[in-house]
Amino acid sequence: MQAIFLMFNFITPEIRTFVCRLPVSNNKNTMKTSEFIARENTYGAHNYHPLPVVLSKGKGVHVWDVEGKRYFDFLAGYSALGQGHCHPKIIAALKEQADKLTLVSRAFYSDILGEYMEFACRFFGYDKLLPMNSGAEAVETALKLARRWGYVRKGVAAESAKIVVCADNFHGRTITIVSMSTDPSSYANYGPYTPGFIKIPYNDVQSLRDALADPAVVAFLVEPIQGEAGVCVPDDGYLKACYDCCRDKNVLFIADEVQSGIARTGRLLACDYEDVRPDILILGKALSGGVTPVSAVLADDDVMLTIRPGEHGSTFGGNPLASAVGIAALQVVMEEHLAENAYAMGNLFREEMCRLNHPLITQVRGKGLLNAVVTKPDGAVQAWDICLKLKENGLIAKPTHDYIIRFTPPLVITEPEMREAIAIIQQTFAAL
Ligand code: IF1
Repeated sequence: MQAIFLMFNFITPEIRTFVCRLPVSNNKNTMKTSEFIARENTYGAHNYHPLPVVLSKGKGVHVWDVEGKRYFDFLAGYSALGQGHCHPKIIAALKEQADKLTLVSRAFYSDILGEYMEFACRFFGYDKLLPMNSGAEAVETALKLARRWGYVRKGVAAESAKIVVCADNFHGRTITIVSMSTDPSSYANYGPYTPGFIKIPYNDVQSLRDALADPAVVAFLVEPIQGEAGVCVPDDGYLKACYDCCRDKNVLFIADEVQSGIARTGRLLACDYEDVRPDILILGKALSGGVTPVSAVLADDDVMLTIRPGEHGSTFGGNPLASAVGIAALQVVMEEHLAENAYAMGNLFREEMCRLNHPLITQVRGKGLLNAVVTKPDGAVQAWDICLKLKENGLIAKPTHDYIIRFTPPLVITEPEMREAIAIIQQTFAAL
């Protein structure tokens, strides 16, 4: 088999197609970690550099690799697995719906999309929901809504709408979204870029005031806590002050709560800490409990109804499977008091990390269970090396930048589990 593939490049397209259709031996019960990694490296695009661990099972806060070793999952799908791996209620909803109806497209109604929309609108307190799939699609939807509202409601001149964004943002990876980015690893060599974005420093209200002097500005898009930037928590009052600036200038306040939302920071939304109600709310990740891509944009009629039938959408947006999973995922957040648990377990985590008082650790920061440990940027030990040691000790996490380790476990983590995980982190740092 390998020989045939090696000759691959000299075989006609017809033979190549035939060979491609040959059944692949799937002896994954006997394959080793290195073989799984090698296969993915051979046939997959190299757009990621994963930690060298191959997972095959997940339950709650734990995952198991192909050699049967158990780990605490302290990344949790970048917060998508807030409800834990394979939550029984969400899986049951998925299975039941999968046997009934998975997709109708939006050309027709389904008996569950309206139920999901009503549930989510009441849950978050908005008039309407526009269902999408990935977080990036929801961000793009919010950008289109803001521009459309600017032209239709605010009267901004055609093609001139501007949206203010923050430096060090992360809102996804489409061309328009990376046009807002200040991180070369996100935008370099992907130009030309979408125009119409004004970049200001994060956590700097005055720079927003200055930017809003431009009457063409229709919205301000912000992460209540910047995740990818390294769990950067703004000063108390920052969100409220920005919200008030936007109100004063008839500008929409858009909160990207894809990562910070759905109980992750110890409140249902990170904006709730400052009683800020975004004009446009962007959700994703844990909206499905990590079971299938589900994202959403919520807004009131004045904004949402500026998009008319046929002017925006997606094949899978609001599909019955996503609707069933979305309802179950939000019910779990409510029934299991995940925000309260995230708040308490987050305090415990940060207290214990600070008590470590390790010379390599310069800062521990975050809210709820969205936390990061910042190590010495010029330290002899890179965050990647620390994550490899953590893996050896039974906990998987991923660095963001060379010296910051993000710790975002499932929100269902119990105190005994948290203390066991903290002990692994303490033991790992102590051995550095
Ligand atoms: C990757 C980062 C986290 C997000 C916020 C929108 C999106 C994301 C605040 C887009 C997505 C993911 C993307 C994923 C890794 C992860 C990530 F490191 F990339 F930045 F969480 F911090 N808004 N974040 O965090 O949602 O389209 O991915 O569903 O691209 O590697 P998406």
